[in-house]
Amino acid sequence: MLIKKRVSHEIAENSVTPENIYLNRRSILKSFGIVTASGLAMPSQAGFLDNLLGGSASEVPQAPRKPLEYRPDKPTDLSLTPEPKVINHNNFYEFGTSKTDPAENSQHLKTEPWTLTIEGEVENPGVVDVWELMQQSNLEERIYRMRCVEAWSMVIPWLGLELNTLLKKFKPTSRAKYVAFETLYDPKQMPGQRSRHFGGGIAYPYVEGLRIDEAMHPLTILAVGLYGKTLPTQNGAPVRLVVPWKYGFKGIKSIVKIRLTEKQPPTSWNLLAPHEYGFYANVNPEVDHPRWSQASERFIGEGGPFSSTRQKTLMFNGYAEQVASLYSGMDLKKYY
Ligand SMILES: Nc1nc2c(c(=O)[nH]1)N[C@H]1C(S)=C(S)[C@@H](COP(=O)(O)O)O[C@H]1N2
Ligand SMILES: [Mo]
Repeated sequence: MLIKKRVSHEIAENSVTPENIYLNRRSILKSFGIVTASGLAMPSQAGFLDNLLGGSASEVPQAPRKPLEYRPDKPTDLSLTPEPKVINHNNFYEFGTSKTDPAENSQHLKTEPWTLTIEGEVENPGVVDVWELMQQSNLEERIYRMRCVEAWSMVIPWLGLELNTLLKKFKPTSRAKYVAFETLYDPKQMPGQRSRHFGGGIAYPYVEGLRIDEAMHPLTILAVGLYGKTLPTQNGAPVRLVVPWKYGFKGIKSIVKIRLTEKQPPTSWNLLAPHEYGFYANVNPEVDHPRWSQASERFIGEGGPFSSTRQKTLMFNGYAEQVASLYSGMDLKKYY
């Protein structure tokens, strides 16, 4: 059942950070005494401040987003991360490795038309028109806790559909044990794919994978929007994966291919640093990253640009009741 769309400001009026924090960036830079004669901060200083402010210093015009119709999630006690923070603090290494690079460098990504190929261990391989999929699906809002492996977290109102509803249409065979995902490879559009340094050393295209039961779990969604509208390019427009009990890097962005496989597929972060990033990547406060603790996290919520709240990290990011049974009998220190 579809309910009339809610506009973004109705969702969490009281949780939106005042716009002026973002618009007054230049005066903030000025107050630090690092604005040059031209009125612009030196690039290195701007980058440093961006990371502190969680926003985009250059105020690049953002690509337009379309409003979507969706079924709202049930009311929640979770406080949402304000939209300006969700869209200005990103990881999308195809557009650079700093948290503000994606908002600055991704706006020209051509997201329409966009096709998604489904192949491998399915009876009916095929191609999906993603914009048609958006129209034809009964999109749902899913307010999810999100946890990055770098120990920061957000709560984001995604819009999307369960991945299982799409996969079932293509009839997975009995040999489908895993699902592999691939991001667009287009070095002309993605500067991080043209330079090993700019792209953080990842071997592109960015790839991810799930076990088939994880992919079919009702919490796993293909997101096509957030805060009432289609996805910003920096958050993975037009379609990305969201798996709320896993670290953020499993949430592969701007997906062009889904392949069902018999064998466990390679994943980008695991290829880059296998001792730091495993295939499973389940949020687990008891298994530390080799270079830092995962027991707590910095929640990016309401408040000024410098504020964040330290909180304990929850097993499976708070979704243990729904997903712990998928891993019963597994040593989660070994399968990290
Ligand atoms: N293609 C691609 N997908 C990606 C990444 C990336 O660099 N490239 N970064 C991942 C990481 S590390 C995180 S934390 C999430 C961040 O998603 P968000 O920017 O929408 O919060 O995207 C994930 N998906
Ligand atoms: Mo991440």
